[in-house]
Amino acid sequence: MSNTIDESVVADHNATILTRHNEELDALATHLERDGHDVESLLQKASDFGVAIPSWGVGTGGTRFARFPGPGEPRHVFDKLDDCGVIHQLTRATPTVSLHIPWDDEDPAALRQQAEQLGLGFDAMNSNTFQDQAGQAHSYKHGSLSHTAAATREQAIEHNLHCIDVGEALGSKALTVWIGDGSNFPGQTDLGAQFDRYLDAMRSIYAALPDDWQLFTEHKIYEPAFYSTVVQDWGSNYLIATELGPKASCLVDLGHHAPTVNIEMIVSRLIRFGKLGGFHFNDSKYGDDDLDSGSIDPYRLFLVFNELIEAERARDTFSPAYMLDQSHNVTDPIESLMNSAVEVQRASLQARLVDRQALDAYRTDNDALMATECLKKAFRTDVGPLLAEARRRNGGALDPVAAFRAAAYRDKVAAERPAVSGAGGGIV
Ligand SMILES: [Mn+2]
Repeated sequence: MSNTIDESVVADHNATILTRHNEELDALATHLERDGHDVESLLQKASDFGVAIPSWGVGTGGTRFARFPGPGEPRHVFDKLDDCGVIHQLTRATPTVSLHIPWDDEDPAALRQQAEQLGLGFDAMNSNTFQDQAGQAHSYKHGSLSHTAAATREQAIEHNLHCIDVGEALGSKALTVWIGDGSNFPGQTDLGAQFDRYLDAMRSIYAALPDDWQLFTEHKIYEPAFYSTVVQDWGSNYLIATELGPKASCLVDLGHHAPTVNIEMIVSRLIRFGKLGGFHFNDSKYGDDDLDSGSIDPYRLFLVFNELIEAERARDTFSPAYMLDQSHNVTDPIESLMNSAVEVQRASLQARLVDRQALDAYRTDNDALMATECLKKAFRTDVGPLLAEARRRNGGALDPVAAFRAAAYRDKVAAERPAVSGAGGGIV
């Protein structure tokens, strides 16, 4: 029996703030229509928006020092699905879940049945060859797909093929491969040969990919390896996707670059050459902080979406995969994920407000000041009432966090799910 929030709680919550919402929506609609925007079509775009929730995101994360679990932590993938169902119920912006194998390796029929009850589908499958599992023949301590030993590489390939099998049974259409392989010391590995071994292993995985599947590879500048990583940067990632073939493309995790790197420019480059697969959204101040999307630099998130909306305009088919990839250490993961989904949705809608014709003209005239003001004008527009209205029309909550708290969902599941220990490092 799945845990959800009673629809009457959502309806009651909406009723308490409906008058204020309608006033704010009217004011925004007047403002947008005066600027030539079609409010109904913007509402439709907001409704169409979807970002996947990673199954591991609904549990409390941690740092390399400690993890402080909250009450009602999900015990297994079925609890995780319940939590994801609540996030979608209230936001109507997270229709899919991205599973991680082996953490979520349960009977696909049972997973599918529960997801259907909750109105959820399955997004990309995530393989895990960055930690050892019980009973595993070969350790990944010194690498997986790029390991010096053929047997270890073969084991890592087999795991990825298993992920594809599970994904097929679930109705997933993509495999995301992120590896922890790399080195901690100069001289530890032959950087070229290690990349060759990785490419060979990836070719075997690619060969087993169903025709209608996509293969996403994700770069990360450092961690867990601190001197070099095999898939270090978007250049390496692009080389991999190009070597493998048309079903392979690059995943951009916003936290996986050096500080100050211009991520929107990377996005533009990958789009230009047909190799942008999708995103792992999060935010960061220093490194791969995995903070809530839009919590540190919402303008950067907007600038990424500015490139995406620009690209969408110029192409018939353009639908990169969106997923949140965050670690929630001091907040309720459900609340953080709801806010983050809305922040990504917000950036996507704000980017639709950019006056593209005016921007083109400013660029042609080399009017740098007006060009950048053109972007700022869209970014400064508070589209919150439009997002709330899209949620309301789809049966969601005007204010998801307030509705979640009013429903006391966390208290309810805490009574069913035993408290868990916080011992051990918590990096996920
Ligand atoms: Mn990621």
